[in-house]
Parts: sequence; C-alpha cells; structure tokens
Amino acid sequence: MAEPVGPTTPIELVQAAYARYPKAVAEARARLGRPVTFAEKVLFAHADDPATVGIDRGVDYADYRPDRVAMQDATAQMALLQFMTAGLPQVQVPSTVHCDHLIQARVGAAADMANALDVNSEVYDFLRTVSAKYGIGFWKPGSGIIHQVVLEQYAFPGGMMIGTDSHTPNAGGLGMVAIGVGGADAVDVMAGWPFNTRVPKVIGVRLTGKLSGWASAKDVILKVAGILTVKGGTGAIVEYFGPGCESISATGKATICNMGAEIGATCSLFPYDQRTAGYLRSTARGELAKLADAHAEHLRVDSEVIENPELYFDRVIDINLSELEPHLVGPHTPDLDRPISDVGKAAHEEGYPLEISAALVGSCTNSSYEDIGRAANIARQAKAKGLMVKAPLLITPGSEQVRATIERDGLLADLEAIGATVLANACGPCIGQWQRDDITKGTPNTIVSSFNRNFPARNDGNPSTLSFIGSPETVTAMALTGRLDVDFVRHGVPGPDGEDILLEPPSADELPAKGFDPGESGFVAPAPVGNTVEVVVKPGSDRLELLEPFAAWDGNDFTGLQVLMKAVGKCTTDHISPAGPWLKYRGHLTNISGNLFIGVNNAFSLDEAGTGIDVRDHSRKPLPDLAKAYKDAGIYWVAIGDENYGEGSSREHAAMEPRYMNGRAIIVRSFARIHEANLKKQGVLALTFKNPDDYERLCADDTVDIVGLADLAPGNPVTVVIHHADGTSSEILTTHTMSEEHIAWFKAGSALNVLRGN
Ligand code: MIC
Ligand code: SF4
Repeated sequence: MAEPVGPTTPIELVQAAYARYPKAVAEARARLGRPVTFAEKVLFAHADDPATVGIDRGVDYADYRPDRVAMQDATAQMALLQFMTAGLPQVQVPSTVHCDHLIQARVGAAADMANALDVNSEVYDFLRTVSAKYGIGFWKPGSGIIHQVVLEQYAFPGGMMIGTDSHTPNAGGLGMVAIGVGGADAVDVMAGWPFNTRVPKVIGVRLTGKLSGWASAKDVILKVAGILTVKGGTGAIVEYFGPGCESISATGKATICNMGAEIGATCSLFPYDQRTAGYLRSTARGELAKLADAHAEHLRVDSEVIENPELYFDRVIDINLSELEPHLVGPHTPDLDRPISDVGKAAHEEGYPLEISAALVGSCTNSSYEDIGRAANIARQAKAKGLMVKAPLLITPGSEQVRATIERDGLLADLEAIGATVLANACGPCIGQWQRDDITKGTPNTIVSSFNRNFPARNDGNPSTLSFIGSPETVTAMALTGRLDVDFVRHGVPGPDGEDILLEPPSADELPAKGFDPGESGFVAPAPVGNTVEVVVKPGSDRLELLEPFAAWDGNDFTGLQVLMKAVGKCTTDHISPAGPWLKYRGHLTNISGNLFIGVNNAFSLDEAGTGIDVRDHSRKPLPDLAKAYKDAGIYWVAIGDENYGEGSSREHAAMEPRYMNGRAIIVRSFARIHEANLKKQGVLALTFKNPDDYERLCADDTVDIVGLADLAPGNPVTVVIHHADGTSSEILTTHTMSEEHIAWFKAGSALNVLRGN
C-alpha cells in the first residue's frame, strides 16, 4: 500500500475507483445483457476481474476488492490477533480501528471516559501499537462510534468497504456498498486477498412522497423491517430508488441502511444525490462532492430499471413516505412493528409494563446532528410548556464532531434542560455497557431507545427488560410521557396540571448552519513503513491471548458426536456469545469461551436458559461448563439451531468458541449470513437440514455421525446419521454453501491456516 492511512479517504483513492466505472459498468451491462442496478455497478467496479466475476445472484461466489476496511475495538482484537499470525509487514488495503465498544456508561461522559481509559488500557495499548506497526489508522476512545466516524471521514459514493461490525452498511447512506463481516474476512482483505462472498440478490425499495410531521428516516426502516422480517433481507442488497430518496437527508439515509442489518441484508444502498453532496461539503469533503457530481451517471441505477423495476430486482417494495407515521418496534425483536397509534392498545393486551423506566437516544443508527436536533426541538417545546422528562433520558452522541457541534449550537443544553444526561461518544448502553442500578435483574420493565437491536438482555443484561425502538424524537416524546400507552402524536403529553399538551412535529436543521466543529481530533496515524513498533501481549493477561492454530482435519468422518444443545426459536449471536460484561474478553479466546451459549433456550433443558444436560450422568450444567467438560474428556459435539441461527452481530467469537470447545458442526434450519460465513472461516461445518422437520428428530441422548466428508464438494448434500439411545438410528441429509475454497479451509482447520500456508 503506497499511501499511509490518514484521517479521511484521499481524493486519489476515489479518483482511482471512479476511473474503473465506465469500463466495469459497460462490462456489467454486456455480460448481464440488460440495464443494471446501482448495486451491480458498484460490485462490478470492485470485482477482482469484471470480465469473469460471478453474475448469478444468490448462486455464484465472487471475488471483490474493497477500497477500505474498518474495525471496531471489540472485534478488531481478534481480527488483528489473526492478522499478526499471517506474518505480513503491513496491511495491503487502507484500514482503520475505532475505539467505541468498550466504554461503559455509568454516570456521564467525562467520568465514564476516564474509567474506560483506565480499565481498558491494556487493550487500547495493544490496538494502538498493533495499528502503528501494521500501517492501520487508529481512532482513540472518545472519537465516536465507528459508523458515524466512517460516514464523516471515509465513506464515499460508489465505494466499497468491509467492516468487522454488522452495522457497517451505515455507509450505504452515502452510496457505498459497505458490508459487515467477521474478523477473518477482514484479515483476508488486509492481507491482500480478495473479499469472497456470494453474489447478492438485489431487493428494490421504491420511495415515493415525502417525509412529514413526526415521521422520520427511522420510521422508513422500521416499516421495511416489519415487511421483510428479520430474515427477509438475507443474502440481498436492499437498494432504495425513486423520487422519495431526495426527501431524506444523507444521515437519515444512513439510519435506514444501518438498520438494514436487522433484516439480515448484506447491505443497503442509496443513490448519490444533492443531499449527499451537501453532507460531503459540510464534512469538509467538497472536492469529493465535485468528483461525485462528475461521475453521477454511474452513482445511481439505470433509468430503464426505474421504469420497470420488477424486471430487474428480485423483489420490489413500495413505500409512500407521505403516508408514513412514527413507528415503534419490539419487544425482543426488531421486526415486531406497530405505528405509535397502535402501541397503547397492544401494550394493554400483551401486558407490557406501561411505565417507561429509561429512554435512550443515540447509537450508530441515530446520533447525527439532525437526529439530536429533532430530539432537542421536542425538548425546547417541552421546556417552554413547563414539561420535564418522567423517565431518565440518556443521550449518546455518535462522534466527537457531532458532540462538539451540538454542544456549540446549544442542542445538548436543550436536552439537559428537560433532565437528560449526556454519555460518552460511544456504543454505551446499546451494547450492554450500561451499568444500570435502578432495576434489579429479573424485574420486568419497559425501555425505549433509538438504537437498532432489542434482543433480550442486550442493553442492561436483564432478560426481563422489554426494549422498544423508535426514532430519537419518538423516544424523547416518550421520555416526557413516561408511558408506553400515551399516543403523544394525537393526544400530546400530560402536563403538570393533568391537561394534555400537544407538541408540534419536530423540525431541525439537517446540517449545522455554522458548519461542523471537529472537536478534539481522535486520529492517530500509523508509524512509517518498516518501523520497529513492538506489540505487547502480556503473558498471563486475562484480556489478550495469542492464538494457536486450530488442528487440521484428520481425514476421517466425524463419528459419535454428542448433541450439546438444541436451540429453540431465536438464537442470535447475543444468545451464543453475549456482549456487555463479556466484551472485556474479546481478545482472549479461552476466557471468552466461558460465555458460550449462555443465552440459548435449549430444548433439552428449557426451564433454565443457557444450560444443558451432561449425557454421562444426566446432570444439568451451564452450557459453557458442559462444553468444557466434554472438551476435557476428549468428546466432540454438534449444536443444533432453529431458523436464522446467528442473527445479529458480526462477532466471530460466536464461531471461534464452538470450534475451540470441540464443536465440529452446527446444524440448523437456516443461518444468518455473517455467522454462517464466520463458522466456515473457522473450520466448523455449517450444515442446514434439507428437510427442516428433521430438527425435531434430535434428542438429548443422541449421538451423531457426519459421513462422506472425503467427498465434500460444492452443492453436494452431507449425510448425517443420528443414533438414538434406544439403539435405533436414522439418516438425514443436510446441505451446505461451501465452495471449493471453503472446503479447503475446513480441511486445513481454518481459513487462517490456509492464509498462513499451514
Ligand atoms: C452489535 O451491535 O451487536 C455489535 C456489538 O456492534 C456487533 C459487533 C460485536 O459484537 O463486537 C455487531 O453488530 O457486529
Ligand atoms: Fe455500537 Fe450499538 Fe452500533 Fe453495534 S449497534 S456499533 S453496539 S452503537
């Protein structure tokens, strides 16, 4: 890599990317024999070889060359521990590390930051030195949440990026194909290999009309989530088009793309338009806006596609923005969608706790200048009418630049004036880094947030907390009502004398009139090439551990595997390897394996989540202990999953832990994309029941053989023999999505072993 990584994407990189477009797009049209979507243009312009790249959507695997790699601190540790073992002097593609996940929210920004610097110093030192050594840009704690910083500094229309976080698609708001991946995928790209993935399908969402009143960008994606459900986007890019796009700000578009992760989409994408250009200029990237203007024809869908979208997209969804009203989703899943007007009734019917115990604004999804501005507008109206919050309102700004600007412009003061507390520029409560003292574990209570995920226990570690998601202005209004069953849009907010006070729909500037205040710069440039920076991993550390390669396949079929657990219903990566207090072990495979499956509802031990039955003495054990006991006894095992197994995060720990603890295969009804890819990378067999009903056949005392492994080939089913305790057995078929390359990873023990040439 020629240029050292800087605090923003150099214009030369964008020029080089745009220079590839005319030929690549012509190639795309010629090979596909039709007009093309914007997503296809970006993919072709980043294909390793546009002349031969796979084109069959949902079928072919293809090699792409992303422009950038971004990693956040919780996933970067494992990614960079793997990269270190590759023995390369430098990363081959511009890459950055962002410190945002490890900061705990407790009292407020300043104290929490000081505490984070103290308790995480070993990890921050590791990330800083490893970044310096290998040519990676490092963003210090406090500089902001990865996706906001990427949007402000690095994203560009028509670019392609991968990131070790599932909300990487946030950058799609600026027209970038930005895909969330596990650390091992990032390692490949940083090592100079292509990014290999299945050619995505393309779902078109046609936006017409114009957002108005209380409806915001967040409500667009909540509506889409309600339509597509948590698995409806799997394997697809969601491409927005139509006249409604221009009515949404660039950061609003990013909100929509961000939460596309919740429907399983590979990524989401908006075309380049003048709202995007305005955002680029406002974030000191005027040159880039000019360049994009000059290449605008390539940065949007072909017009023939707009005329007949059904012919070119795999599916088309229509949303009239003018008809949209504010929505709230939840509890427990982001696709349980209701307009605000229906929430009160549902809350009474379902018995949700009606009092709101906390309201939280922020996260990478909704912490832009406009978002905070709309929340502050509600706060100003409330203040003028003598209202204060009835539930604690916690605000996490998305980046240092946003924080400094909203402080300068008085927006933070507006929120504080109604009783809000401002937390550090970080993920905080969104990832369970919320030290909540007001509610004891097990107490049912209701929270509302502007975040993107609401899986049980995610925010505060309490599975009895019911978490609902809405826009920042909805959350602010609900903090004022303090209740789930008050329709603040139609009935207003109860005032001090019991009368209903109607609030005007929020309005706010999309971009700061005085420009952004960059605040305190958090960027640390890497050391010059050929440096002698020493990377410190202390022996005996409980936060960091150097990796040992996984053993290669011994050439034999797997026989006599125990069934460790059978997950019933939703099994997200938060169930498999939760975050919150466990985030501190993200650089230590042995220690983090102590959380394996602790949130899983196991069919064999349903009354206590996270437990399983030891077949040797029928005792009940926490699943991580059971896995360890089997490992210590030299017993190998399989785990069984339901639909959309591994939904949610990109954390590859959820795949490395089973591998490390003697898991040979995960057999499920269906997988979420990133998790399936992570399992393959780590050498675990990721198998899907050919007949989903076969899930029912597996019992606690069964053992399983996985046979015919020597003949493993793309597209060929894999036979699994189930031996029941009564001596009978049955044979079932499973399918897999392994390409030749993936099979080579399995045989070598992991993708990393292949990269290292082991
Ligand atoms: C999340 O939102 O779940 C996270 C924490 O950002 C994860 C990454 C991680 O687990 O480190 C994600 O979404 O990929
Ligand atoms: Fe951080 Fe939450 Fe965004 Fe994940 S979803 S990157 S935890 S703010």
